[in-house]
Amino acid sequence: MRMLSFAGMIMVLAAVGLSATACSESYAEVEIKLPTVQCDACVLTVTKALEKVDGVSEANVDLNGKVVRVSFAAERTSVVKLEQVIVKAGYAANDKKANAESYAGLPACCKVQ
Ligand SMILES: [Cu+2]
Repeated sequence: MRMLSFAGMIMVLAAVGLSATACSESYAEVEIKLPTVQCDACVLTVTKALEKVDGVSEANVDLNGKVVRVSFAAERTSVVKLEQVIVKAGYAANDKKANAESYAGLPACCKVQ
């Protein structure tokens, strides 16, 4: 009885997995370095900016690792575009420097000391 329900669960999981891969869009996952993030407000700013981008399905900032992992539809956006969005939000992305004006507008706690 127990084994049967377990097998049933596996089948449900397999079906969910199949329907997810049936989507024609190919999603890519990328890590972008965020050398200047300081606090939770930074995390929120970067996350919101990225999740507004058409094609981005998920953005997870790791504050300690100073990196953001982004899942995005490769046909609708690109790593360069994502970097530009971060730069425009006032933060450095990989080797690109933050937009000076946007950076100036950040709360004091979010500026690199
Ligand atoms: Cu901050």
